[in-house]
Amino acid sequence: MRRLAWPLRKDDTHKSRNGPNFFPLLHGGFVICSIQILFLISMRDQRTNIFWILRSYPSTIHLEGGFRCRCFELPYLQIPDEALPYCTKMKDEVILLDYWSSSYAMRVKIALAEKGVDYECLEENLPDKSPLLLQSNPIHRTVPTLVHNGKPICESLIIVSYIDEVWHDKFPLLPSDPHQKSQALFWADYIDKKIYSVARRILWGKGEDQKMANKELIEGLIKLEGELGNKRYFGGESVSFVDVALVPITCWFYTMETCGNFSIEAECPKLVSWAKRCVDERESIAKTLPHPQKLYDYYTDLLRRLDPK
Ligand SMILES: N[C@@H](CCC(=O)N[C@@H](CS)C(=O)NCC(=O)O)C(=O)O
Repeated sequence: MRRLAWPLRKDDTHKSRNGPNFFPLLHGGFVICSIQILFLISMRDQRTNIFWILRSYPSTIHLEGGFRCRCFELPYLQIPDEALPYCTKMKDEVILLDYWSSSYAMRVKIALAEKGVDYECLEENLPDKSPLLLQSNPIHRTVPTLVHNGKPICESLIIVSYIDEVWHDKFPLLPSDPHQKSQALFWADYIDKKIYSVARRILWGKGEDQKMANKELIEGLIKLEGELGNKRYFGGESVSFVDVALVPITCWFYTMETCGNFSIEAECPKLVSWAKRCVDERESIAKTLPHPQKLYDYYTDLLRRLDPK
């Protein structure tokens, strides 16, 4: 008989005993991967009174033979030697709460794709958000929200930096040098404040403010062109955190230009070439960004429904 310790903290155990709640699934823990072992464990459960409960959230472990089992909590688990061959190392469980047209969510999809992380993508209905979203991101209630082994991470740039740190062995996005890292974070923050929020005003604003926003967008993009300089990507020779932060908004350029009757390419040709390069050279980006026409159709349809006149 082998005893495997599950390093649960006391309060985690307590929390999940008291109600339908997450508990942290454990890195490097073991997971049962066959019906036989589940059977052995439930037997053992009765005989030795080992405590276990089913996890209440819709995260399922897929067992061999198509059997689905909810993740369960065990303060410790005694596994008979004959059952060990049925045990396997636990795989990361990664759930992305998504909305297809969200450029914020696209950032996360690009980062996950570059890192080669398998994940489950759950499309939210934004007017009627899922309990998982409301519980995982109670402050902002926005997509994207990532749930990694039961633990939520919110806000797209924070999620991308989290992904970069957790899956650090492949395709680094943020530089390790503290000063270079601070510069990348500065530009990503600039992109949020001066590009994404201005884009919202172009798409959803009205009158004078909308016109001002067109101008502000171009000003912001010109500053970014300056930062890009003659580099292929913001990260130099390869796609980096800043590229991932900026590129998803470019699939909205066509909609913004059509609504605002201006040309981004005429004003910022280098930036538009950079965006094309990103799509042409990175499969992660090409596969993530929706076609600009699809976004335009979605947007005009939404506008019609919001304001039927
Ligand atoms: N700062 C957030 C913005 C996320 C955001 O605004 N998401 C929108 C979709 S594009 C959303 O979830 N909206 C729903 C709502 O606000 O109710 C981030 O970077 O993740």
